[in-house]
Amino acid sequence: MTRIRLAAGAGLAALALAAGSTAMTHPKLTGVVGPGFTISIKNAQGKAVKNLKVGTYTIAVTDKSKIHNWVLEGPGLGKKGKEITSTPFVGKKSATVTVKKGVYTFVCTPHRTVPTMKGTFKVA
Ligand SMILES: [Cu+2]
Repeated sequence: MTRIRLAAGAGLAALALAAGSTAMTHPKLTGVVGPGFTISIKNAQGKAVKNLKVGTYTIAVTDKSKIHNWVLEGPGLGKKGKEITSTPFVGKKSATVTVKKGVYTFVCTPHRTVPTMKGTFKVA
């Protein structure tokens, strides 16, 4: 009896660990904005993101300027989009974002009319 209970307990612990590790393994993307008038998003291989699969990603943004922000706009992210770093903020911040089918725009909103401060990728 004791042995069975122990085994069941170990099984639950293993399940909990598995669930925890699943939550931690979203594909990672890297965003950078600044110090000049540039913004980017790259995949784990260091290539510019042009296409993504529907799903949940962790986006780690490095914001190198207090005059820029890093915002993702697109389906499911609301009218203002998901602001990962704000304009005065300088440093690193991460956010977990779920993307749906459609076109997403990563942009520095104060400079959205500057072509180098905006880009798009497709999610399918
Ligand atoms: Cu800017």
